[in-house]
Amino acid sequence: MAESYRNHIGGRWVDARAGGRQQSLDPATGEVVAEVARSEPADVADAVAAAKAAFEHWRRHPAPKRGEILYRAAEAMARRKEDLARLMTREMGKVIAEARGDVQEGIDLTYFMAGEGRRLAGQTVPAESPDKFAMSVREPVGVVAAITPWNFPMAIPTWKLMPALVGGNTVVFKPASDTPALACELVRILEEAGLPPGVLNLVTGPGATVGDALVQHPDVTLVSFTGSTEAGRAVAVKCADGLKRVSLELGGKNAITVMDDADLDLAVEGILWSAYGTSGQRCTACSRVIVQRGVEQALSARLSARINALRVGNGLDPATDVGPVINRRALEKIDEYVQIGRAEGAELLTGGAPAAVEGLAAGNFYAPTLFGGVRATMRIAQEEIFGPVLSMIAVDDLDEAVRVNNGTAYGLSSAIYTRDVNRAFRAMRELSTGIVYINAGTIGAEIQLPFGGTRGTGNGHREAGTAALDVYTEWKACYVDFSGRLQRAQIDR
Ligand code: UN1
Repeated sequence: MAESYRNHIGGRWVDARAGGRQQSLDPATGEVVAEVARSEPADVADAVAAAKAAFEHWRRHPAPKRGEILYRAAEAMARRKEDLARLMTREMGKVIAEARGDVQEGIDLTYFMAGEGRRLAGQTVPAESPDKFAMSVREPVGVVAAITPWNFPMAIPTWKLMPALVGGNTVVFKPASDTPALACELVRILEEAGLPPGVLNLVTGPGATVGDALVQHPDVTLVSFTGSTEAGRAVAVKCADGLKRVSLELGGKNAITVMDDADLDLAVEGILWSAYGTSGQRCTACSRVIVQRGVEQALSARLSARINALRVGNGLDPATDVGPVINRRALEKIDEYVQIGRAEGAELLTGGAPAAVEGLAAGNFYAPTLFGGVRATMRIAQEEIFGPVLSMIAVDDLDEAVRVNNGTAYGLSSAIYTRDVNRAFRAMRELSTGIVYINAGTIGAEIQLPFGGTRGTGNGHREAGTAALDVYTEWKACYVDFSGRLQRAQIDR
């Protein structure tokens, strides 16, 4: 049975004005999972107007009380975790254990931001003049547009919505067209937790029209976008005109370095998990292994054997290791990159074609793929593939590994396996990504630390942790002079 949802504007569930509908499909079976509104710019205008009107009240609602609503939402998410996870696997394809993890990440973030309702810390500092008080406070920025991708249908929306809401902003939420059902469920949960009408609005529909209208709307003050680098750049350009605040989380080309002193068994586990978990469709996914030559043969033999044993199938089957990729287009793009890799002269060690899964002829499955003999400059080692394709690059030493790791247009996550503490600390300093792991793979960031990357991965902002509050609030510096006379800063000394 397909679920049916509508937009949520000004506290009411409403159809798109023009009545449009669109479907989201199960990438494993091709079945329709949900039907949602196919909105147009007029619906975006309604949603932004509702958010703008609600802002005046919401920004004055005490932050601890805003946090309490989030706390109740987290409780509801925890109660409904299993239902949400199953819906996620059906709509997005990731295996059920990972879908539970995605919901859990949303729960963790929501509890964390609920707590921020009683902190939202500013600074108090001494003033240079006598009888004067100096402090800074966080102020909401206004109407936030949250535009989210399909690969983490619960976690990433919470990264944006929760800090925005606890900070006193109102929101228009535009989820990816491949995963609208989860977004509708999240909005329902927040509404039931007690968010006043208009504080959180939802419009579903195509990025090219709905997303674009939202980004261009003059009453939107801040755009928070996660998606491809190409789309993110276009968002930034559009925001520049209106001097909008913009926070971007874009691509990655993450690498795991394996030094010759590493625990190889541990490294194999970390590589498999980071490269083929979520079918390689994480921004943090490992798509390059940088291996010191002494262990290249041993590592590639162990990896190939383990990859061949991975079970590809429907994520609802607990025996499945690797689920489908999101849609047909993604499958084709992944296959194109594999052909590019072959043409570039990389050695295909295993995989390299769509996978047939019995009884699931309409599914978008790709065989977990490993290339050996890859050079750091090849396109398969430079461009984001966003699928289960891994490239092995051999290097002589740590310096070369660092150069290769840092030598792409992206800088999200990197990892190194070594038992040498000196190498570990040198790597931590030299790997120029926003996230660095020692003796663990590139995925699995926790929500209490900043998430984001250097170079083309974004524009310098971070999600999650208290760092997210710097995106969703603006500083106001306040001075209180209780001397009863004119005191001239920098002059009366
Ligand atoms: C993403 O792929 O955009 O660190 C998010 C991780 C997860 C979040 C990934 N906690 O892999």
